[in-house]
Amino acid sequence: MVEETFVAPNPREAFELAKEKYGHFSELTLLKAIQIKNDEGKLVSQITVSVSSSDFLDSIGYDEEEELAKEIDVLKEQINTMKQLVSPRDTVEGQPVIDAVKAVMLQRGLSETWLDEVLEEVSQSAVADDEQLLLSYIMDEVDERLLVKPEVLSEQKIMMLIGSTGVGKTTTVAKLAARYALLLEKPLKVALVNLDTFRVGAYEQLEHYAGQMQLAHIKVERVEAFAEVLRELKGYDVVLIDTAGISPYDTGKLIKTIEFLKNTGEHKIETSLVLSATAKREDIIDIYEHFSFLDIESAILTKFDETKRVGELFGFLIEKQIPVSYISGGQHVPDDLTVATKQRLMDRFVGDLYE
Ligand SMILES: Nc1nc2c(ncn2[C@@H]2O[C@H](COP(=O)(O)OP(=O)(O)OP(=O)(O)O)[C@@H](O)[C@H]2O)c(=O)[nH]1
Ligand SMILES: [Mg+2]
Repeated sequence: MVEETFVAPNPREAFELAKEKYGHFSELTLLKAIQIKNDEGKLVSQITVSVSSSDFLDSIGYDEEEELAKEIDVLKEQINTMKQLVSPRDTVEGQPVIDAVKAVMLQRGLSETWLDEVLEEVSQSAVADDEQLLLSYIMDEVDERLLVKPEVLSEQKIMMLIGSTGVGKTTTVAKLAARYALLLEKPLKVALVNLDTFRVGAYEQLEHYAGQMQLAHIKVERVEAFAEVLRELKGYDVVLIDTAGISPYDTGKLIKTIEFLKNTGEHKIETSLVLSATAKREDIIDIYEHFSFLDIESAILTKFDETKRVGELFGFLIEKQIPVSYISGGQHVPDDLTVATKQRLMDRFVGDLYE
């Protein structure tokens, strides 16, 4: 996929520009909408859309072979940089290539078990004798095993965000609400639900956004009332549920959340684990182990703007095979939220290798 930006006085017109250019192609996904100042200092809207590579090439009349040749050049450059990472000064004398490459990847946060499994597959082949080949092989494996959850909006979406305290659940609920209710080409009917009744001010924090966007916002305090509230919200396209931040060691809150999830009646809820990109590997594992029996379907990664090192988080996502649905890269509602794509995740991982 290729990302392209369009600028216009408002998001709708910017999207129209994108449609004008790519309208005849089937796939056009809105990834991001932000406000920027133009050269005259006026606030304008900039949207980012993704289109398939072939549509993009068609639209600019590019020669596919020429494009391929360029991509190969970029790959060659990347491989050269990777080669430097495992240059002889970094390797222990006499140690095989495989150990040196493994050391680099371990240092970058990929798990040893997973690396051993991947390296085992090629240990007897010629790939294992060449650092460049071996590195590109591992990158391919990372690319293949990192999972992305596509955004499906064709049926009612009930999404519940869970996670540790302060990871950005409420802010992400507000960003998602703005995306679905205001930024999509066909705005959806969105309702917000607050299960977070533990913390003082939690309801008010979300109510502030609900008020700004004029969205329905309901507080559910009793477990028994949950299914009924969901039933009442049948006419809404999207129901976003904010929950209390739970420290992995706070069993009380965790049990309460489980009770809510057991009482959803006939409703299917997508439980999404919100993870901060700044969390350490041991913490992420602790969090996952405590939250795993909530049947996690996807992960939303927040605070992408606060760290460049994502290897540990990616290693964990690969190991547990949790698909990523959205990425949050800042505090602004609704600007700093993007749909997760393989390209975005891989760009960050490859970038991570050069840090
Ligand atoms: N830098 C950065 N800050 C973020 C991001 N997402 C949220 N925040 C900030 O993180 C802080 C906590 O965000 P909340 O949305 O209140 O977090 P929460 O998970 O709902 O917190 P609790 O309800 O207390 O568990 C706020 O200051 C947010 O502005 C992000 O992607 N990047
Ligand atoms: Mg919150």
